[in-house]
Amino acid sequence: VKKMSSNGKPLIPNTLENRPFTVVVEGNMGCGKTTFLERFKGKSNICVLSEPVENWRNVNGHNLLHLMYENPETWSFTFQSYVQLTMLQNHLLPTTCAVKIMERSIYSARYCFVEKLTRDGVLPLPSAAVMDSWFKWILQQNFVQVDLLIYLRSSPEVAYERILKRKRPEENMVSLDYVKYLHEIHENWLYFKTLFTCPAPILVLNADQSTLDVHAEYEKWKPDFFRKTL
Ligand code: DCP
Repeated sequence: VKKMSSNGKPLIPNTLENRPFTVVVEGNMGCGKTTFLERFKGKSNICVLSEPVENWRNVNGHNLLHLMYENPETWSFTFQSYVQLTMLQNHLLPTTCAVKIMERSIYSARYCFVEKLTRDGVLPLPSAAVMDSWFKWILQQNFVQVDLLIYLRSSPEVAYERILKRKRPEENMVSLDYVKYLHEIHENWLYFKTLFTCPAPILVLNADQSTLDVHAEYEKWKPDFFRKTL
């Protein structure tokens, strides 16, 4: 059955002809997503969208990231709602580039972070249900399209060390246990594939290596499509 818009014209699904090939880079906190994205910046045919952390730190003067870590019971819903909005904005951002590459996605927001907060009982079930309704509705609209997922797979110990090193003030209460738990969720979703569906084929890279070695591994395994573009 062809879907019709309100004016009776058929809705044109997003196809490769009218949207960019979309890559999302996923992996635990501290695995090196930001650094990995650097390699793609400045190329004319690639639109690179770093994670909107700076936006989360200043919503009309409010640092939602800080509030969420300081008092998760009160602020997780607000924070995750805003994350979902900013991720959706990135997914929908128009570009004339052939490729769009995003740090994280609406998927990891739901499947990793909202999931953890719900399991921990930090996000009350009614709030989790509202988040989930938004998420499902967004997916049903079919305007979030992902063609490749790159999983930067790190061990929690290495990721934790990097988090300590970068000293992001909001994260000073993040413990190794927190990182381990997030690691398990990423693993079950993207590596063992026992948790939730994957939105696209996955390329797994060993992110415990140095930046140079991660790049070399990427060069070795990147799909043919990228040989010319990325
Ligand atoms: N965060 C969150 N909920 C989300 C997304 C992120 O609580 N839905 C938090 C976790 C971190 C910060 O935001 O405190 C950024 O986390 P990311 O893992 O997305 O980014 P990093 O900067 O840790 O990534 P990397 O070190 O891999 O560059």
